[in-house]
Amino acid sequence: MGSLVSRVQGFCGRRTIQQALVVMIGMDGGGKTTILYRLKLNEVVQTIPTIGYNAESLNIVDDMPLLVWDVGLGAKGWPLLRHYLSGCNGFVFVVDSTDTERFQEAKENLFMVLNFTEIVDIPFIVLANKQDLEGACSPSEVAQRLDLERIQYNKWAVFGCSGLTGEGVKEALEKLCTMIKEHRSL
Ligand SMILES: Nc1nc2c(ncn2[C@@H]2O[C@H](COP(=O)(O)OP(=O)(O)OP(=O)(O)O)[C@@H](O)[C@H]2O)c(=O)[nH]1
Ligand SMILES: [Mg+2]
Repeated sequence: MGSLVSRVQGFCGRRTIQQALVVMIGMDGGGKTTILYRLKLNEVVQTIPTIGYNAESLNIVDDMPLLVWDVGLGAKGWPLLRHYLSGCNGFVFVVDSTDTERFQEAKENLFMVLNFTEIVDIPFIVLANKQDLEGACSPSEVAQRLDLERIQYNKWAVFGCSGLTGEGVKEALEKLCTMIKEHRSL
């Protein structure tokens, strides 16, 4: 009897580890693949434009492993994102903070994605990447230019980072993990 009780206690006390699916999206050349491999390998990899996607498992926090898809769509594939985003627990929107001429296009693409029913209330972070470059817009300026305050149903947060130096990247993903856990417990 004693051993049965301890077995039941052991079972109930076991932590359930549930993987989360995170999809990285953003304008081509923003730095998605660089950031993914910075997180995975802690080094800078030589990239070429991604056709299709890269998938890696990451352990950013102890109790929630991530499966991360870095999706390369080129300039025109945004409507296809619906299929990648279906079933994701959170997403990352990567912006080249120096590419001010494409902020408007980035904003339109983000708001198109936010209309997909698949991600209706899914949390996301915006990475204002390439902060190591002179002339990079600050995270708050990126938030303003993307009109993030207009977002109604999704929790979001914006972070400055550099895939090249690694600064700010891990902290941002940690925050996304917290947001995913909060969303799961709703
Ligand atoms: N200076 C600087 N360059 C970066 C940074 N992140 C990425 N890059 C460079 O930006 C270029 C594009 O980076 P990628 O990681 O291939 O961009 P991507 O978003 O995956 O692009 P696609 O696959 O075409 O969608 C590469 O030359 C990177 O070395 C950064 O934080 N700072
Ligand atoms: Mg890529």
